[in-house]
Amino acid sequence: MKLFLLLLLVGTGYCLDKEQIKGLKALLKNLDGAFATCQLVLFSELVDYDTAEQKCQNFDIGTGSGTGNLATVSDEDKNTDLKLLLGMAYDVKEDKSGRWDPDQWVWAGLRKTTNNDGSQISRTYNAEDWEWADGANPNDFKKWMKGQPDQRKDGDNLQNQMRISHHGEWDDTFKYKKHPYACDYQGKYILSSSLSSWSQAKAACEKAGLQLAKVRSDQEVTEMMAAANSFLGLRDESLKTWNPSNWIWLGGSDAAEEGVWKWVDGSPIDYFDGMDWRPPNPDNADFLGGEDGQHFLALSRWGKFDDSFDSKKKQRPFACQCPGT
Ligand SMILES: [Ca+2]
Ligand SMILES: [Ca+2]
Ligand SMILES: [Ca+2]
Repeated sequence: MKLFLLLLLVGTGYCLDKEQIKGLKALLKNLDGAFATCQLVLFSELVDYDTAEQKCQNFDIGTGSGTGNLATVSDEDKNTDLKLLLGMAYDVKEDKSGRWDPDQWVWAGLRKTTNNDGSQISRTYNAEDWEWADGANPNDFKKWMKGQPDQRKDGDNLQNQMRISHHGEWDDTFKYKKHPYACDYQGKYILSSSLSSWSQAKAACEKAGLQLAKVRSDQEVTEMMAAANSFLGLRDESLKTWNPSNWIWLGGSDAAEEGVWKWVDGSPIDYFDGMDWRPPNPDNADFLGGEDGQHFLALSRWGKFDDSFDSKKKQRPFACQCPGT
C-alpha cells in the first residue's frame, strides 16, 4: 500500500485526498498574494487577461522568466486545485449578485482563437476553436457552466477568454475584465509562512502529501530564494539576522548519527560541502541547554545554511518539496 501511494505521488500531477487537501490548506493559510499547489500558482492581484498572460510568462521560479503560461486546466485534478487556491485567496460569495464579482473568478489560459464572427455557429462550443496558453487544443475535459460559452458581445468585443469560478465552473468573458489569475506552476517548492519547529514543519508537509524540501545545488538555492520571495514576500530588511522570519526549515538532519547528514527520505546530502554556510556553521552548537547539539537544516533568506535545533523556541517558515522534483 505504501509503495502504491508513493508511485501515485511520483507521477507528474498528483491527486490529493481529502486529508491532504486539509494539509495543503494549512500550509497556505497565512500566505498573501500568491498560493501554489504542485500544479498551479494563483495570484490574487486583479488584472485583465492580457496582463495575466504576460505575468505568467514573466513569473520567475529562479530559472529565468519567459517560459511560464496561464494555467492549462485539462483534468479534474487541476480544476480542483484551482478551486482550492481561489478559495485560499478569496471567500466564496453565494448571493446572486456577489457571485459575479471579480474576486469570484480566476483567469485560466483558455481562449477562443477561431470562428469569432459572432454567428450562431461560432457560439456553439467546438474544442478546435479554443486553445490553451501553452498552445494545446482542449481535450474532452470541460466544465462550462450551463449556457456557456455564450460568446456575448460588447461593441467590438466578444467573450473569447475563459474564467473559472469558485465552484470550478467555466465561463467565457471579455478580456478587459479583472480577475486573479493562475499559471502552471513549474517550481519545486511549496512554502509555508506558518511558524513551526522543524518537526512540526516536517509533519505539516507530510499531511499535505509532501516532504520537507531538499536544496541540492547552488541553482536550487536560487530557486528556493525565488520561491521565498514569491510566497513569503520580499525579505524585511529591518529584521535582525536571527529573526525567525529570516530562516526557512529544510528537510535535512544529522539527528540519527552526528555529522552524517541525510534528507528526510534517507538519501545522503551530497551538496553538504558545497553549501554556503553562515560561519562558523555547521557548528553543532549546544547553547540551548539540555540539547545534544544542532541536527536540523535551515536556510536563511540570504541563502546561507545553518545547523539548528528542533525546538519550540525555533519557530520558522518552512518549505515542502513537490513530488518528483
Ligand atoms: Ca459568457
Ligand atoms: Ca549535528
Ligand atoms: Ca548552527
